Amino acid sequence: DPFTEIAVKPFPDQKPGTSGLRKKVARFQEPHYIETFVQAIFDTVPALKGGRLVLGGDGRYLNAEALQIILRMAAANGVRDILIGRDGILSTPAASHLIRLRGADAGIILSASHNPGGPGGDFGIKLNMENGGPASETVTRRLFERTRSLTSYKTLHHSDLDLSCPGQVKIGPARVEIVDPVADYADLMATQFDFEAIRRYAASGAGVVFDAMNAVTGPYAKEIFEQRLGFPEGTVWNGEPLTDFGGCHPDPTPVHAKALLEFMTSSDGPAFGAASDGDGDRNLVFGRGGPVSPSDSLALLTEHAHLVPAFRNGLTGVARSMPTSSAVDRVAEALELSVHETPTGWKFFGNLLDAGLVGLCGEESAGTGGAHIREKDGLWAVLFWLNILAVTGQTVEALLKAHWSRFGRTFYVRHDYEDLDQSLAQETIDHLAASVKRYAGVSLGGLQVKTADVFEYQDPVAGEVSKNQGLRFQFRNSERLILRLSGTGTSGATLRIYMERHETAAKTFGAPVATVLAPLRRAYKDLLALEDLFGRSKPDAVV
Ligand code: VG1
Ligand code: CO
Repeated sequence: DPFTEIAVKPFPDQKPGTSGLRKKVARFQEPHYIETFVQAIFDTVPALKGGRLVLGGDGRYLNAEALQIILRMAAANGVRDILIGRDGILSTPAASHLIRLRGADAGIILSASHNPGGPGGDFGIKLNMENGGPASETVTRRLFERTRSLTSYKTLHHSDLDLSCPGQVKIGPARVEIVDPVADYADLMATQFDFEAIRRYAASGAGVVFDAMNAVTGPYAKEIFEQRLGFPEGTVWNGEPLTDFGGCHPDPTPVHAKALLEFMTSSDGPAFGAASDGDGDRNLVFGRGGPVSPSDSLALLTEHAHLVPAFRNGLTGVARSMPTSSAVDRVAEALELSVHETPTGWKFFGNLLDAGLVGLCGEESAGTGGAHIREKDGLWAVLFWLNILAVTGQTVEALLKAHWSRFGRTFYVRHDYEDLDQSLAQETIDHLAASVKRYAGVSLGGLQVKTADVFEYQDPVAGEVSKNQGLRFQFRNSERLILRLSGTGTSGATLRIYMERHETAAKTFGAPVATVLAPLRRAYKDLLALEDLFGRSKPDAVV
């Protein structure tokens, strides 16, 4: 009998975070660690028995081994057929699309997104449901409970499959279809944007650079930009996915995409630049003047959505995560669109998109996406920008300037304090949350607090309530301060502090962000004794 059942002791720490289970590679390498979590997935998603599973990952270290483990377990758990990307590769957006396109019951995506890879880096496992989106909190809660109670997992004796050629193979009773990871996704993009117009833009010699950061978007970007749109070879930088991302941090921020930033702001820089992250769902776009803040990008794309085929039938509404700046709210107001404010993480947009309540969503953390799939989508956002540049004939700078003069500029920054003592950080936030209402009327950093609360969200479609989604301080003027703990870190706690201020006077638009937001920085220092508690006088990352 090729089937076996292996007894295991449950692990206590398999609680999915903002985006799946994310840990150090070494943790995932402990005997049965992957298997326990994967068995809990099969037990939590009964539709997979006799059903269809999409499988793939961003190619990072451990991707290949984990996929073979999951293939054997899927067959032993009665999955009827499995669709897997060639060489085990699927970007997160491509996996979301494949689930929808092929009517799969669920998908398992192996990635720790923008976290570093390699033996000393991070690994992750994400579960997506039949709408193509991340599992809801109800499902991840059940999944976590299952990881704590299960006592065995099912697998079968089978050699590793060769995943290097598209085609059909079998593993035990299950059918496995190895698919081209890029083609379907590239076809989808061609339905979303005016490829003719972008091709003319490319032919006009407009300089464009896309930095794939040695991560999963390389093959996608080469096919779309260099093959289908006719941008010259070399447009895509770092286009070979590497298991350790070349030792770099595949996070599209000005700090980690430093070479791109330098090129974009040099005298011979191109008109447009962009970068994506490890699994291809994030995007950062640059003009000659530097990066566009993701919150501004969402607002600007909303303003110009009518110019691209994806929104030829109009836009119903927009959604942003709560810490994302309010810039998009002002565009939505002018265009008479509804705005939904959700907790951090793409899973909260799924129901809004399924119900047709919104067509465009975004997060301050370089995430933008539409109704074409149920994940944020880095290349989609880049193509959206290129489509707008192509049909307006304007530069990124000119578009931003016009946007600010119409709606004002929302200055925005995030400070991250990383690797803090976990329990102390949690205690600090809990303590503040318990007394947050008392801050109304209080002065912090010389600014008067108008309202202070703990953000709580009720999903308007499913009715699910998510509590404790961050602390909000709204000040007398337009200033806003948000505090929350990250749910994607793998070492200690990361405290994220988000600051914004809206300005309407054109003379302020060129001011340095740090100067404009200095009072908010003082405000959080008044609020939290970071120096005394954690010995930190400045943030580890300013994004
Ligand atoms: C972070 C971002 C959040 C994003 C999430 C997953 O979560 O803040 O906006 O959705 O990462 O993105 P957190 O809990 O660390 O703040 V990805 O590209 O890492 O899947
Ligand atoms: Co990502």
